Amino acid sequence: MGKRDLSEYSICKDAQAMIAKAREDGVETVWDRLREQEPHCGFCELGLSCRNCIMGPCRIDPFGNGPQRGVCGADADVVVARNFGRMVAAGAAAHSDHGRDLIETLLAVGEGTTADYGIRDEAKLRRIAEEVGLAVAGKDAKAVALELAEQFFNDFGCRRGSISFIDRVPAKRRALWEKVGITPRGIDRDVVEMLHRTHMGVDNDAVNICLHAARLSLADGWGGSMIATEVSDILFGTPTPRTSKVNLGVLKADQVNILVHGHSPIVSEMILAAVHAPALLAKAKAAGAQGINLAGLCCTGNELLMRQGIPMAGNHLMTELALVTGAVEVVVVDYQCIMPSLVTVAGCYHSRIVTTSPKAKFTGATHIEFDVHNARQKAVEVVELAIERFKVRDAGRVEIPVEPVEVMTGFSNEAVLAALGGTAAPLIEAIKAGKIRGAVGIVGCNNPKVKQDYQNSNLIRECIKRDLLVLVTGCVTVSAGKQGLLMPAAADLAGPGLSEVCKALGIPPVLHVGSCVDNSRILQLCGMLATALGVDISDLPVAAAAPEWYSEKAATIGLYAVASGIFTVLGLAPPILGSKVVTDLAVSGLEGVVGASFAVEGDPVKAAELIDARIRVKRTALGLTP
Ligand code: XCC
Ligand code: SF4
Repeated sequence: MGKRDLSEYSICKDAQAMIAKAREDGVETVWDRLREQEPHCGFCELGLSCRNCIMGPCRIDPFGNGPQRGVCGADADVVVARNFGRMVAAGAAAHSDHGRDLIETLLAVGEGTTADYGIRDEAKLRRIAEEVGLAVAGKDAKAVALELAEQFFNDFGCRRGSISFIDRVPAKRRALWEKVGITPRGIDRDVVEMLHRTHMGVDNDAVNICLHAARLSLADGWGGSMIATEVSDILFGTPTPRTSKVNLGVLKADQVNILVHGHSPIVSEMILAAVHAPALLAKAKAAGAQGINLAGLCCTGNELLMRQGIPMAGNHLMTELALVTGAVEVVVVDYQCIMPSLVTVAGCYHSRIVTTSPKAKFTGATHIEFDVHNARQKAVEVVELAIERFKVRDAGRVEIPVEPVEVMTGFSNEAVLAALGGTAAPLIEAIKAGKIRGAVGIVGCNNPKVKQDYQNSNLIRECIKRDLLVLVTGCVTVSAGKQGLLMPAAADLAGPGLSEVCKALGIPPVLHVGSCVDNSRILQLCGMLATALGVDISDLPVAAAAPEWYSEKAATIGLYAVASGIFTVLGLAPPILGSKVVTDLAVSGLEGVVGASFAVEGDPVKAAELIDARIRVKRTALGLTP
């Protein structure tokens, strides 16, 4: 790692301390590897390299001196659009395949073939089943679970005209999608079709590819991700407000520390169940530990935080650094956003990485495969492994750098509506009165190209200052939580109107609504507000932002937000700048097609100004004070 000031890497004290320790311990981190990769390939950054076939690989010269077409004849616009389309397809595939795993679990519960999982929110099971058109009267919960699982499986194929949750989309938006031809069909169908279209010699019109990218992103947002969220609530409970703690200070020097990392709650919920087993606690005590401490990383951490109040150790860029504390026995992972480097970093300490999914193995990790029939037993094995590793922990290498910060979490739509007395009417009144001028979903990742949590947390501050209610998911949750922004006291940092509403309700001005698949909760809320007002989502005073995004999934989220009518600001540009057609479409053309577009702005104050300007326009058009 270079000699740069530690504050250039991250605004977080725990990150800075652990980057310094990594240097002392000779551990390589994501920032070291980024430096070795720089400068990045300019063709790739602009989206102008193609390796879709072996007549290539090809590169289009952005300056116009070199080749303007690949061997097949594809120009810059086609190459960029195809690459972006595949990026969005990969992101949708990740979220939606995660959703499918939840349906598999729901099916096993319905069939009665698992004793490890069950229905924790039967009322929601029945409500959702009725919503998607199933008859539930007189049926027991298992029978309903079975039918609902089968119904959701159909959303992945191509047997039906459209996805189950299409009625959550306001009528005006549905009509627009029909007109433009981007109504999502089967989830797998739309993802596969993108792979088909981007094979050499299929779809060679950049705009046509981009419109299909929009359609498949909608199949994720209103389909695969929404199914993941709703089935997770049915199986593990619908979140309700509660408090917990965040940052590396949630690790405990005198306890066995287990971190869950990845995305689905299927594994992490079982680990949670196991750490409370008296027999395991006794084993931990016999090994000299005061207890067994469980904390989360990234989105499966968000799942446990939202539903069970389990503390969060950190977001994406904290995953290596959590191991550098020397206090972590086991990181148990499922899939997505788990840097392969974790195995190497763990090897520098006594820590073990445990993989659990047949689709996500890491060379050098310990593989303990979970399925619906053995999950409880496998979770016990993971905890036993952690107790064994505690015995060989080197206390001299342990450093837990900070005290944890308190956060409030659990703001599912159900919880928000309950807090408002059962309907969205008080929220709509507050928006009409201008106390809450609008709402902004600030979501996504960390990226080592930018100072960790700086853009995420400062955009939040700038928005709440302007009386904009902020909803956070994913890794932004930790950025907000560490700065104290997820507690009711943060109302003091909000504008007068938002501050007044938050204080009256005892809520923070920044609401944690879950993991990245839970961005579907924000879509559903927007749909409800638009329908209540008789307008389209694009008419609402709302916006979205992904200030520090890195992943393909975040690209998909950004696109389904825009295709749903929500103006979206990205902190880093996607690899599309090599095509004028695709870039113009993204930052302005889409406005005329779906009523929203992207902006790219890395400065949080300027990003907030863009969002504010948008919300002024929307409020004025609704006849409200700007
Ligand atoms: Fe991954 Fe979901 Fe991004 Fe965090 S926010 S780095 S995608 S864990 Ni989803
Ligand atoms: Fe080159 Fe065309 Fe093949 Fe891409 S698809 S690698 S541009 S020949």
